[in-house]
Amino acid sequence: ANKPISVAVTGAAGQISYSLLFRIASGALFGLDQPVSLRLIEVDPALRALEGVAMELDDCAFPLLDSIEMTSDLKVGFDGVNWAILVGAMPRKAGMERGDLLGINGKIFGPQGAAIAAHGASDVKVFVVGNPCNTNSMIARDAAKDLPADRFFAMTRLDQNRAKSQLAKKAGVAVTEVSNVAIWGNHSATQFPDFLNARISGRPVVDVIEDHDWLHGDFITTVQKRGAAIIDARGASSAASAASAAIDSIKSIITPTPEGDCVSLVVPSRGEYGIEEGLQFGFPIRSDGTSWRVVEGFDLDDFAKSKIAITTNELIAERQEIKAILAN
Ligand code: NAX
Repeated sequence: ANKPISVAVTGAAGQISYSLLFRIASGALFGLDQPVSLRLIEVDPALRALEGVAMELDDCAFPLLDSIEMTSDLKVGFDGVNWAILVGAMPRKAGMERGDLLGINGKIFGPQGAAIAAHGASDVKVFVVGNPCNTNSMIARDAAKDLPADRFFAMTRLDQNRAKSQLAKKAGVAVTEVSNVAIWGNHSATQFPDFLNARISGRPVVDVIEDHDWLHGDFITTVQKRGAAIIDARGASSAASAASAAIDSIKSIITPTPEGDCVSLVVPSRGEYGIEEGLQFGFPIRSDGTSWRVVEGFDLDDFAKSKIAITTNELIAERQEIKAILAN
């Protein structure tokens, strides 16, 4: 039998984890011949709720679930892990400024990055879901100087999946016909969901969907504001779809990307498309199963460039704010 893969999940008693953990334990992420050890990390007040989650994981009798560890101690939580999935974050509360949110999360993700570098397995990779996820992944990366930067990812896959679904609906085709959907920039309302390079049944979306006003307008805003629309309808933020996107993301890192397609991931910029080096930026990515690269040669017109400039500037502003906060 394969040796268990060890996976840490923070925010393990939260609502995304309530969906995510069960899919990891069932084999939906690493495959049906790969045992998994879960290391569940929470803050002390949530450890009791976490016990309930662990009881339910036990009650599923998952054949692939080798062990469960629960802790609020980062040293224990990240000990020997191959993957660190950082879901736990401080949510934005009414009246909270973005700077407050950045500051609080900076103090969460810095120590987590340092603990992952100190205690994780030699091949550890880090996937950040907790918002603001681009900047949080940059903070963790900067605190983990011993680890190569290309091990740090954050999630724009939910946005990619949302965009895919909107395009498929509009064109009246199955989602499987839609490919090459990139999400540029920040996982926030400034992101640019790219319809210019996306394809439907191999043809440019702009040739298949004739309503170009919709593409430039409602399509973009629907994807940008989908999170708020879910909260409005459900009374709670997206959880099952976020967990599903996290599974899709990590799978797409460890599996070769299908020919002619890309996946959307937040990764460290090396200056591709003129994006400032070092930002954790949403790009179109291709993986060969072990390493990844930003897909080059996407056509960006003035409209796309202006949208990408907005989201880039937001990330630069977040980086400046967090630097100022963490320096104090
Ligand atoms: P919940 O509030 O249900 O759960 C968060 C959990 O994290 C709580 O149980 C809390 O105790 C725990 N936590 C807080 N600080 C922690 C710390 N320092 N160490 C360990 N655990 C800690 O939120 P949930 O709905 O699960 O969402 C989690 C995060 O995902 C939020 O930041 C949310 O904004 C973000 N999202 C990111 C998405 C993306 O596409 N990147 C989409 C979905 C979601 O909005």
